[in-house]
Amino acid sequence: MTEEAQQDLFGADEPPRIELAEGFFLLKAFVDTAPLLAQVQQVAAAAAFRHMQVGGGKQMSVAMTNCGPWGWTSSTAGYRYSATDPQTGRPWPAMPARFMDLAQKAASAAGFPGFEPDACLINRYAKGASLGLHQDRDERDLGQPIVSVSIGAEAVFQLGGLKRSEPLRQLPLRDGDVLVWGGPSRLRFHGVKALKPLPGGPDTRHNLTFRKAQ
Ligand code: MD6
Ligand code: FE
Repeated sequence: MTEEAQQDLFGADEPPRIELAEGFFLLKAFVDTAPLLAQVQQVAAAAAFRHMQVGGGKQMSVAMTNCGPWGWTSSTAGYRYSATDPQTGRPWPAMPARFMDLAQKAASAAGFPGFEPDACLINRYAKGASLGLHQDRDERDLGQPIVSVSIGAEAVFQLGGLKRSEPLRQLPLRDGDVLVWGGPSRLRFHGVKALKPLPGGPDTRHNLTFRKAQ
């Protein structure tokens, strides 16, 4: 079925839900992001955005912070989930109720009811920032889906297969778009191309990635 035909199965009052691969859903314009951005700023006031280090000592071009019980962190020692912010020693800020509600609604809309995320990674992309091809595999239960929310400037998401060498699909993600993926797509390789803000549009993109880490 074509993407257009699939969209037609949903009522005009419902945002389109596009299944791009088995277990991989794009919910177009699913959420009004203005209130989300305000809460991102609140989280960042308590746990500042920072450019984490990766193995080899390089710094990521994407700035990150977290909210919720568990936060994803990277250092020269590797990746892990931590209950405290290594920069302050304090627990990560609580996950706003609006974030939890959104993550659960999106997961349900994509056929994953009962999602209980305990981690929300917040990514911030300025002009030129990119995220290399990777798999999300640091979570304990890979049976749980991931919900990912795009805020602000449009970015090109690269969706690969289960092997790094498989071809990549280029997926433009706009403000308010939500990706939900799980099941047979849970370990797909993916990345984000260098941000190129459009003239007259927002110059920054934020992304919320909800996971059940523990
Ligand atoms: C981003 N997202 O969109 C980065 N990972 O800025 C991710 O790496 C990601 O969107 C797993 C599932 C969904 C995602
Ligand atoms: Fe990822």
